[in-house]
Amino acid sequence: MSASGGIPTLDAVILDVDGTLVDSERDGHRVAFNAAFEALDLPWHWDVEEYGRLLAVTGGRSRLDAYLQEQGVSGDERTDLVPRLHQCKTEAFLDLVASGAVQPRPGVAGFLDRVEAAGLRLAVATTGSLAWVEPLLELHFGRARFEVVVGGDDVKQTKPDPAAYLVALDRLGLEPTEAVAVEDSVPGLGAARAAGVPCVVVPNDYTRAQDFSGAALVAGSFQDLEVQALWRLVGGRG
Ligand code: XBP
Ligand code: MG
Repeated sequence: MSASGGIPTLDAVILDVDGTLVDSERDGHRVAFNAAFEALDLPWHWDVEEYGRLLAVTGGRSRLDAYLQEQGVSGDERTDLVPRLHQCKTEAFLDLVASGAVQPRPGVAGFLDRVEAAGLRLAVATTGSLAWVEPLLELHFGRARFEVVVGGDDVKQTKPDPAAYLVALDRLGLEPTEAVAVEDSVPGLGAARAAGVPCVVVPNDYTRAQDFSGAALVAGSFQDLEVQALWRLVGGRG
């Protein structure tokens, strides 16, 4: 039962990170993965198109494991290699973040301001590793603005499993229908929906062609996204 005794209300906006708050995949994570392959003298290189295909697997470790399996690397070798590669990749990604290679998507700063001005709480639910999520949020937005930050480290299953959103709702003390999720991809949309949270999708260049059936709203940009529209998704007054 929501606090308002059944009248739909909106209390928080839970945002995804990669591809949503920041444009991080093509020129960030992908470049970091390639730097890790080079650092460990491995013969692999993910171009933009191949990485777009690999993004179907969420979670950097899982993505590496799936690719190495495709390359015929044995289970025992993967058990040793994947953690080493992912550690190296995370360090490379942190350097890229510090260099300014990973920027907020256009309109995100203004959207966060509008959400806060409307008195709503901000939270994050991402599959990404907290080792880079926290510094990235601090650098671009100020970490303290996000009352709750759930990362890939906090859950056993990555998106489209709902775990990240369920942990965020629990820490916020909210029912699923008292929040709205903002995502960029089908796995993210699937995670929010499985958690019962109405989901806004703001597609990006990697996800634009995906089928966002089930989204409560698909927005062309963050500039187009008004808080009143979020209220309408939960049936409340805007
Ligand atoms: C996107 C992901 C992450 C990043 C890589 O998560 O799937 O795995 O691609 O980051 P989201 P890690 O869209 O939920 O933010 O290597 O730290 O996993
Ligand atoms: Mg994402």
